[in-house]
Amino acid sequence: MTEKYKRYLVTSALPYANGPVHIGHLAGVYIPSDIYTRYLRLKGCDVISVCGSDEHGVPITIKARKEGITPQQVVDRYHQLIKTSFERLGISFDIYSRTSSPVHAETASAFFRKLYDEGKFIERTSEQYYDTEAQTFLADRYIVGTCPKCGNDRAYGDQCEKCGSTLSPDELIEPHSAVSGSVPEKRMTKHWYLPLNEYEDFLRRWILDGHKEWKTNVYGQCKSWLDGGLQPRAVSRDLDWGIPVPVEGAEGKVLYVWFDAPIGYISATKELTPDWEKYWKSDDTKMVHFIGKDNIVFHCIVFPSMLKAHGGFILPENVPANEFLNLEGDKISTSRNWAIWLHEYLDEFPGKEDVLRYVLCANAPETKDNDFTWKDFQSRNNSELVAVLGNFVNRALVLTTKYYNGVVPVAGELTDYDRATLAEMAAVKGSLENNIETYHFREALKDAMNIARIGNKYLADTEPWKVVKSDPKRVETILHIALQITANTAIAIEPFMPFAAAKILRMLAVDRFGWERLGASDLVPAGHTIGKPELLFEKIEDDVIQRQLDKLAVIKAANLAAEASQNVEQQKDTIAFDDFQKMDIRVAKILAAEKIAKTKKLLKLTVDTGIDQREIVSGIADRFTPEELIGRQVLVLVNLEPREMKGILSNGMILMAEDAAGTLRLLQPDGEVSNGAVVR
Ligand code: B3M
Ligand code: ZN
Repeated sequence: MTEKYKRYLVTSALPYANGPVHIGHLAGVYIPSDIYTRYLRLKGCDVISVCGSDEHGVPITIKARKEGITPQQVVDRYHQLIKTSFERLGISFDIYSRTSSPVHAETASAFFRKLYDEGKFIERTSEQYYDTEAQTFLADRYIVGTCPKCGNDRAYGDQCEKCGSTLSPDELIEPHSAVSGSVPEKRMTKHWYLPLNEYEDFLRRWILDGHKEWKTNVYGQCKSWLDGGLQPRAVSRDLDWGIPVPVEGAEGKVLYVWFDAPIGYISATKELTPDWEKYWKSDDTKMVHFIGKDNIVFHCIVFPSMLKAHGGFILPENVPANEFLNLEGDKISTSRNWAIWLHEYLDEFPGKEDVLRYVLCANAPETKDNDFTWKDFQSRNNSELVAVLGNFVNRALVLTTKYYNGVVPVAGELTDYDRATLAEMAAVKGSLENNIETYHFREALKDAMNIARIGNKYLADTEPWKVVKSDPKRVETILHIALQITANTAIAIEPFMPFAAAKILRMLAVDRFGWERLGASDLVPAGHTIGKPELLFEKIEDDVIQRQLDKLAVIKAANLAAEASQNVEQQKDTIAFDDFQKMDIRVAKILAAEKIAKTKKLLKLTVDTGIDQREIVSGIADRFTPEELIGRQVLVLVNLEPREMKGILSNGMILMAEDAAGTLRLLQPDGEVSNGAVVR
């Protein structure tokens, strides 16, 4: 890594404390940042990794309103859940703080105050939407309407989740309040704005000229923002949840969540160490922001402008944002419960933390959106973790136990093949380092797994289990080498799979190695006694995967039903009982059914109404075959004026239920009843 830097400051996007963390967050942000941090620690670098809950913002107050609890109760619940879930998955932040902490309130207020005092803000009074029923201004997600770009009728005042456009409340068509549903009016209110337009030149030089090495998705988004021209951006809101704006005459106003949240990185560092300024204020610190793609503008344009306006702070050296992870072909969605929640995974797959870490890294959406499927999860576990990594480590350890009672044998003279294998193993280090340092974690993981592949191939080629009979001396060398490769595997996989790495070391009965030892062939000395071999990974059976798929199927069905019910037709005008009584509805049995030639939809049905046998023409041929209908009892409106259709006199109407999704169902008595039974 570049000599220029003496220390590292790794930040990971602060998750909103309005729900648990899911696999999309992990694959996009927390797995990559943890790999990077663990790697630097293993190299002995001075590195800190900071994160915490983002506890302000409208999504949290909306959630609180919905559940009838306070925003504080919402964030307390999720902060704890998120924090412990990260710990259980081995995400090794040096601190996981929260933006409701006193240190943060102080830090964010002081930051705002300095910019305010130095005249870095613009003050503007403008008309904004106000909900007269709920008596509140409607910022961001409190206002909902139709997206002017894609027509989605549930776009928010800050963003359309369907097309990804960034919006302002004024752009929404037919806006209404998300709080009361009412149509808002406009009222005057004062806010502070950061004039981003004044930072354009600085940003252009710093990013477009100075950071051409950033990932193309990140660089591209920055370029299009800058080319589009930047506007002043409000940094305050009329809300009662957040950090109060620290100036006179700002009652009822708080800092905009995206103003305070990134300052949370600074506050968390302060809470972690009295030496925090060393990390934030020296040019020889390399700061890296790990985020998802929806946060790019805030981390590359807004926060750097804030830091620049404030002065004295370093800027990020890189912002390796990832794209999104989908789940089984559909966008992950918290509100639709379409996600795999980390805390649920941890409960349902105890001891398989590394499997999730592995799959999410192997499949990370580094350059494009990617899909998580349970089948892929199973096959990566079974054919990569079990069959390659687990199998190699197990064979090396078990054979050593079996042949030498667990004592590492002495290596004799090495063959050319032995030397070539060790050289191949040592060569992985360079590529692995380069890939991690350039944020290509999928490739880096392949490199790490390659060491196990090299070991597997070595054992398959040298066949110690056969040679032991003809040349037992040779087998001592083979297993000596296999154990060195095993120890190397533990070093290489540690950033990715810390639990498995620790287990390998435990089974080898050796202490943890530093990264500089990767590639060495003297890690486990001859004469050393190893521990008891155990399986490193277990096969995942089909029924386990099926259970997860079933769980998702239930959620999908519930979502479809909920969506259909949201579009339920309006109730019709009230009628008198007499009006109802005019309808003569009877139970009737379908005796015969046939398609009417030259039509697509029409069926000619012969029904027994109890009163008579008659013919009814019904437009349901595209939903039902004649065979499905014959013999069924249905409900028939028998006194409907007869009508001729395609030359047939239709005498009545079959009753059916149809939902907004177009699903059509026949109505049938819940048991057999005589034809002609009256419906009332
Ligand atoms: N809480 C947004 C998000 O979770 C936000 C990140 C803040 S990072 C300073 O997508
Ligand atoms: Zn849209």
